[in-house]
Amino acid sequence: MSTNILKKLWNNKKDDQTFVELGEEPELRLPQTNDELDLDKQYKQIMFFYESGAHQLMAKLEILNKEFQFCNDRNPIENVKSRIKTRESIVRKMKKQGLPLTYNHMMNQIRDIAGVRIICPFITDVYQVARLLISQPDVELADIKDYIRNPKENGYRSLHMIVTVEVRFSDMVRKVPVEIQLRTIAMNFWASTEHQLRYKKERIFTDEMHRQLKECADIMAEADEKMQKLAENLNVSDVENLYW
Ligand code: 0O2
Repeated sequence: MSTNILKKLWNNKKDDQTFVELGEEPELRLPQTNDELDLDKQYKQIMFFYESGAHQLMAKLEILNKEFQFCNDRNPIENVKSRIKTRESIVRKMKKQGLPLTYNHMMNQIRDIAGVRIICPFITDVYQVARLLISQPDVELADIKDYIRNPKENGYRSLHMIVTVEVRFSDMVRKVPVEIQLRTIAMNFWASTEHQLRYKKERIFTDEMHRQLKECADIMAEADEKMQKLAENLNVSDVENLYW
């Protein structure tokens, strides 16, 4: 890579650059001049860094899942997806937090540019997979929010972790931050459908609608507890793995 923006940013903090030009929705414009094309290339290079972190975690999860399948004849991971936050979404978040739109601010303050969502059958699987991941020497836990033990007011449940994962590039090793969301199938059903319902900002939720959504979340939580009990009685899952 000729102009390695990542290296430049790490070695010289003064070399920070604005990654979108201020103005009317400039982030939605296509680059037109050479300077802008260069900016676009740099942005893609930085996104490659985050994509590499997500890939590294996905590979680890595939290995864990296969190993578990060999040993226990079942999968603790039902489904895994990774995503890179869109430029529009990053800009929206930075503006909301009042951050200057520069690479350094983006890389230091926005920790969910790379995201991995892991869906597990049982609550114990959620905690077991989380534990197995952060016990790996090249994965470091930076932050954890347990919305399973402490659900959000609206009923949202999930285990959120910000980790850094080491990625070896051709000439450097870097710790890439990745947000990991772990939840059960029931938690995911609620979160995905709730997300669909409130996707359009102009939709107004009445108190009654909020109450009904919370009721649905409680039903999901109860279903999870019942499934967990069944799994324990059938020795499918290990109760010692429950919670942190
Ligand atoms: P996207 O596109 O899903 O990534 P932070 O991200 O740290 O600035 P916060 O609120 O402290 O903001 O983070 P938190 O609580 O860890 O939640 C971040 C992500 O969790 C959200 O990402 C959602 O994916 C998910 N999430 C949190 N609360 C809810 C909820 O009530 N319903 C649903 N469906 N998902 C939720 P983003 O940034 O919204 O976007």
